[in-house]
Amino acid sequence: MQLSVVIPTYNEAENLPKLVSALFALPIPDFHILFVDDNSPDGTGDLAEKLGVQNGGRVSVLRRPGKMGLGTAYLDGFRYALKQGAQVVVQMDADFSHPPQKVIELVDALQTCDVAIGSRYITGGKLDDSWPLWRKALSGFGNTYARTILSLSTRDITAGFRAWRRDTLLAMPLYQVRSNGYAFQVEMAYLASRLGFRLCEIPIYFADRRWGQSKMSLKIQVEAAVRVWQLLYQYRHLHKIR
Ligand SMILES: Nc1nc2c(ncn2[C@@H]2O[C@H](COP(=O)(O)OP(=O)(O)O)[C@@H](O)[C@H]2O)c(=O)[nH]1
Ligand SMILES: [Mg+2]
Repeated sequence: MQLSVVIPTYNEAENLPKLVSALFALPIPDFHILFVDDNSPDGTGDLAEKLGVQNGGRVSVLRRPGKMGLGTAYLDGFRYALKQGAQVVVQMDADFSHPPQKVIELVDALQTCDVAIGSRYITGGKLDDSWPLWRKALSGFGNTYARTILSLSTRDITAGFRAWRRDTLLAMPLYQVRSNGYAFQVEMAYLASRLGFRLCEIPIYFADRRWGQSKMSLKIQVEAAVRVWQLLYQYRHLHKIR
């Protein structure tokens, strides 16, 4: 198996069938979808299993007993995908904020870099027009805050739409990663950058979610703000490995 797309879900039943169709419509030959569901009350887990049967095993579901957060959902998903032999792992949300057709560009970008990030904050990238100004400002501020403290040149450091090479993920000390929510994205990008991996950005239009509600809370934003300082300390002795 070449490409595995890891998608964490919590109450995403309305989005799932459409997302699977959109992804399998892409001209990518060896392609697997892995949902990581946290026992969603709306039945997303069962629906994902059904989609697996309909798609001849090209869709799998990792089912966890309860809502355990985005960070561990991704970590469990990454480990599973690597164990299945994935050469490239893409991470994305289930809610169509991350345009499925951009998976191709992200994967192509791995020919010249180690982690490709779908970015809202480079030329050609954009946040949904319908977002109120305060929400745009908060997202922009969060990014600038984290980038400045961690001295990172990547523009969109909280983005959750990324492609990873197998070797990059294998070289990352995933067992040390403790962050959830937006902080998880920051921690993974920071670790990759500190280890000397090349990060690159592909512009995306980040649309507001099509169905359902955001699961991100004020608590997760505050966690991210504090975690940035902890990351700076925790990884202060890290060396480049490439
Ligand atoms: N498995 C799992 N998925 C989650 C959890 N929290 C959020 N998600 C999923 O992670 C993705 C991003 O969450 P979302 O609510 O869209 O965040 P937002 O885009 O920042 O508002 C979506 O696919 C959610 O269903 C969680 O605790 N566990
Ligand atoms: Mg979302």
